[in-house]
Amino acid sequence: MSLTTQSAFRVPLHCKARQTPYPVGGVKRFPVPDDKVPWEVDWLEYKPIEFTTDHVLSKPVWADPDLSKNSKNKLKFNEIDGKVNRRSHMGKYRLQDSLPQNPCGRTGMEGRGTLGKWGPNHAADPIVTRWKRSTNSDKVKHSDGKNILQFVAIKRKDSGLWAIPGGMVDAGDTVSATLKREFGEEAMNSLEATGKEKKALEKEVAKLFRHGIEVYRGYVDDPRNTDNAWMETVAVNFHDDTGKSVGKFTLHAGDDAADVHWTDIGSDLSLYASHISFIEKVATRLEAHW
Ligand code: RP5
Repeated sequence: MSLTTQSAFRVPLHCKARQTPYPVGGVKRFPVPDDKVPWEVDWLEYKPIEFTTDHVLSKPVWADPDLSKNSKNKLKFNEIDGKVNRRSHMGKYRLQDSLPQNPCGRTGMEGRGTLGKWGPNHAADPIVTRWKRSTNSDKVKHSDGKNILQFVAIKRKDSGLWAIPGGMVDAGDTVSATLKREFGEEAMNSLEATGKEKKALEKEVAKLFRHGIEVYRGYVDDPRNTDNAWMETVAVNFHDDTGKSVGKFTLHAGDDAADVHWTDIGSDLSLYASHISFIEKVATRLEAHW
């Protein structure tokens, strides 16, 4: 599955960002049909529900301040604001009543939901791949004649859905540092072996992560998105072609994710947010079975 495009506006038609109830708090979004997603379509009856979790409002370090009408707080939208990147990969976003407007349209919810930042919330997604091999190390072919690719997938603790082990880019941090950190925390912390095997894996990851291929940069159709706060990512493929680097390690369930393992890639996968469309790009790039 790849994201359908709203042809008139050249942005993905988000679906998971309209899913109701919202993943946290059971809050129901105002229902938005496909044809009412674009802001350019007038819709006087639109009454989005306002929701920001108490946790976000309690101002943890990663969250922006409140921007309600009486507040004096000002943020520099569409700019690098101190250490925070408030620029979007999608181009300049509009402000509606001084708040960022989701570049992919209506979601049925105002506020930030569980997201910390107004506007884009930047993430990075490492897609670590290897070829599926038989016990004698031959590549396993699908009946379509193409080799089967595998990627490191984690089971998210929040939704129980399988996903790429991505994470948020912390203020002042780079995408490349985030890619390595997230893979380490979510996929490698899970290694039951603590000593030698872990060290060997860390060495291989450092080597593999020197040469990544960017496969996607932009909006993520994430169920946490709102009209004023949304996820964006840079997804990078790190491919172990011989299977002798990171590909030789078996991964087990650990602390940061509910589960982690090498997963066969194919169009029948069901993944968190729009991760399936990033995985499809990798399968196409490496001419693997899809
Ligand atoms: C998705 O959320 C991104 O593609 C990335 O995988 C993930 C980052 O959020 P957390 O895992 O940190 O919650 O939109």
